[in-house]
Amino acid sequence: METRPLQPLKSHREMLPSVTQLSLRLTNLSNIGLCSLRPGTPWGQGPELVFLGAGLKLKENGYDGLLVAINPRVPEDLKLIRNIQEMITEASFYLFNATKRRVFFRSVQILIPATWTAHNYSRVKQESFDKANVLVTEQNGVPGEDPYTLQHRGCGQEGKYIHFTPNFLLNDELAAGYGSRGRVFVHEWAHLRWGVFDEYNSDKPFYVNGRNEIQVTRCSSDITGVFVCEKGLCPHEDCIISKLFREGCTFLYNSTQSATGSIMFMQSLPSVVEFCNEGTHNREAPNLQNRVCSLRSTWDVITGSSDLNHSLPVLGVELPAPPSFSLLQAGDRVVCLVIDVSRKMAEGDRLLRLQQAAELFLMQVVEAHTFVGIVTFDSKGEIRAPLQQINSDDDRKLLVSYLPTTVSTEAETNICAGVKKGFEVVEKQNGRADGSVMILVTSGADEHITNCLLTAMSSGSTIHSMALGSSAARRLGELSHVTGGLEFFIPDPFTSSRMTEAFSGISSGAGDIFQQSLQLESTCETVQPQHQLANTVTVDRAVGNDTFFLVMWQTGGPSEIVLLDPSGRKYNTGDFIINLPFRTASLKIPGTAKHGHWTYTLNNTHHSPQALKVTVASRASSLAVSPATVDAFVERDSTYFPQPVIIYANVRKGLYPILNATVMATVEPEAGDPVVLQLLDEGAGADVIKNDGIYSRYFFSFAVSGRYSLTVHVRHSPSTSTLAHSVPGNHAMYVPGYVTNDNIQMNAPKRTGRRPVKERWDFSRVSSGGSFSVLGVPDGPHPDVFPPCRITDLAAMNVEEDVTLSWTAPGEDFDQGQTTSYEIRMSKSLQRIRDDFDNAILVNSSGLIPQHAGTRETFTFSPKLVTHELEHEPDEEAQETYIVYVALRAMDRSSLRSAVSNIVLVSMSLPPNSAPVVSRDDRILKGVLTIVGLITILCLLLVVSHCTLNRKKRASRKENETKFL
Ligand SMILES: [Ca+2]
Ligand SMILES: [Ca+2]
Repeated sequence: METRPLQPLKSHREMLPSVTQLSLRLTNLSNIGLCSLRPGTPWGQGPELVFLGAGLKLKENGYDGLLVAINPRVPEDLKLIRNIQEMITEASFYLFNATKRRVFFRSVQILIPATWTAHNYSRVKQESFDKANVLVTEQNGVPGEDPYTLQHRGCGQEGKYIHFTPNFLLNDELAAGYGSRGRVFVHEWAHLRWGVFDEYNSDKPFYVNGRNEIQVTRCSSDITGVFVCEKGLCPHEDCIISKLFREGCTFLYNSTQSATGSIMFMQSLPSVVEFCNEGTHNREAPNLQNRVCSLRSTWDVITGSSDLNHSLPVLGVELPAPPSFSLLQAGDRVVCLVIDVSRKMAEGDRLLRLQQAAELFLMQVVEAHTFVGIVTFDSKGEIRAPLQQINSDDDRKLLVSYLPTTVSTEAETNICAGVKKGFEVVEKQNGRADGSVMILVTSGADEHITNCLLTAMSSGSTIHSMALGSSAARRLGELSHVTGGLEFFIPDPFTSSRMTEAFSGISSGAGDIFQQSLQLESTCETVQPQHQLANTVTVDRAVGNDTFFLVMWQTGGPSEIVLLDPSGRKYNTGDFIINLPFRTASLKIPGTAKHGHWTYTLNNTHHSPQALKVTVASRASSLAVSPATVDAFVERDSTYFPQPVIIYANVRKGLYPILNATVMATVEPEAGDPVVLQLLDEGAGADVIKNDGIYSRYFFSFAVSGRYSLTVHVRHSPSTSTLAHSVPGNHAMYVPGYVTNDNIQMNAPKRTGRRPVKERWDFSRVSSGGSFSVLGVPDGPHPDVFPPCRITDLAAMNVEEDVTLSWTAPGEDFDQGQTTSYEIRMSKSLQRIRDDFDNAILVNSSGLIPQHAGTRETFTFSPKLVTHELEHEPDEEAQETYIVYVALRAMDRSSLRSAVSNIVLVSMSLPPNSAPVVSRDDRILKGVLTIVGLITILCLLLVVSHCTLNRKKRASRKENETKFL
């Protein structure tokens, strides 16, 4: 079998390639998956062709091609461009210093909306809003300015994008709370590029350390401050109830500090100029960095990245030149359909399915005012329709009439001939193909794509490719990779709806969600004679404009259609436009479709079974409410058996994550039945962060080698709250105020995100996630090669001398089924448990029977029972004896082991004869509280309150934390 070049990542934000930068590189992919595999898996076995792109790349210490895009809905304001330039210029120097003269920004592209006045900006080529590293967009009526980075992958892994609101970039007063914009940018950049996480935690602002001291969650712990209540400075017990601040209470940091770290904690402090490193890192802080990165410091993770590994410090004392900026603006939207009509297109109803999906695309999906042309090809290309602008439904219908109606007699396909004809069509608009989009559909096995790969790369056009059936050219996807396009695989059966889903997902990429068509429904069923396909689709409050119903059938004539709107108004077959050659019936609801449940019934009036398909799509109903969207994607486009693929769906309303949605992925191989898999947002297994709107899951049900297509269906019921209180995860901290020379200076209160909202209507969405390839799947049965997945959410709490661990159960195979046993180990040395887990002290967990994957496990043990062993552990790190580190792994019935879990730190109870030590916060308070007596009272109160607290907890003996407030 032919192998195709392995692409390390699927992300459309990935590099765009250029002709000169094709290079061979040995890529280490072993740390990409969260699940471990036995030695000998084929990762990194050979050199792989990796396209190093004209997109973001690091060369000689400088980042080139960082893409910042402004959303077309942002009102025109040239100050925004200036402020972006100032921000990144400042960030470049701050970053250079923070990375010890290792990296800086050399060149940046700013994508200006087509809706803004033209000022001789350069024209875009393959850049688009959807591919940008940094997005500038409104929150659509939702208050809140927190800059935010979407991090869907684990520690040390690159995220998806950084988001800023226009107000954050324009309002200089926000600098008091966030720090200067350049510093904020570096905080977010470290999230995005190097996969480090926040060192503060709004949900757990304090904890009790191993000496029974109340500590504020921070890094480094040398940063000082005071508790403040309504009356002014006050002892912390007046401020804290259970785990939260008492109303009116807060913790304020001193404006003058000597601590230099850390940027992932509080970049706004003037003294902070570096990341927490091994020397300053606070392992005890209950923050995301410690959980996701197993107690590693941010600097440790950053220096482990390939960016820093390949960048020696710049010698000398000179600073790098400030970054250069190029300003780009999109021109007219130009799309060309490039359609294979060779003989192979007659097989498997390919042409019919193409006609139906292309009709949907032209009548509904393609945005108004776009210029569209159509090309067909077999052994040579032919222009069927030169570019015409879509200004009305009649223009759309005209284009549908130019779609091919028959296949040619030629068996040969020449994909490059089709692509070249496509360029000819799009170049008519401006003399160049820059910024245009091509949709290339083929079932041809033509492997001579290299003939036009270089032309495509340098064309400035983006090519989305659709491979129809298993014989389609293996290398077709390369045309998409090199141009930053999407890659689809369309399996053959008529009953597969992958083609309409693929066409539904192709938008202009300009980022204007109010213009894009959203697919609400995609179903297919084989209906027996005189039987019905009946279903309900919800037109939710946020959509309803351009609502389009498309019914498709395989054989015979149209079925009898009855469609009822929410008020009971009936539409019949006669209300639909019937396109007999294409076997479609369509209906566009004028104006805004009524919100609520629409019910359709398709009656098969024929004498034989009929495969029937329905697609429903709509657009946003008003600019005031962002519609729910789903973006489905896989971690990388190619995998070798048995390495799993992680499937993701980003489910949002505007920028806010939608919680409690039912997210089902359908994965369809080249041959065999589709696999349906529920994606979860539980922060366990493949999912890094709970409730961040990224739903994830491992996929490893590989039937055959070859291409697999992915579609995600999202449903949400009306009773559950839809939006997170704020965007969880990774943003820059807004500081409420500072203490300067004993004076409290409060910043303006932060504008917070909206509260959870109950939606009156349920909603549904369908989105294609493109395709990926799986290589090396053995024929026939094979032994168990799938270990349990790594546990990523191990947590520890201790009550008295007992430690209770909790985690989400992995499965017999990754996150499915039931694993066989757990191996829990502990050590006083973090280094030892990290590097030599096998030789750390084993905790007896023989009575612990693993539950089904996804279940929350708990296990309580007493480290005291193994204290003897702990005492005999060599204490090479001079670690204080009250801290132990615990981790575990799972083993399945074939004795395959998961990777070692995240490591947790446990503060063990002190020996009974030692009184709790009073807070090191006395150091924190020193700078401010000068009355010695007050400190004494504070200490007494602390001891009393803590003892009381412990008594209460002892009585209840719940799993709740006691030592971690
Ligand atoms: Ca998640
Ligand atoms: Ca297994």
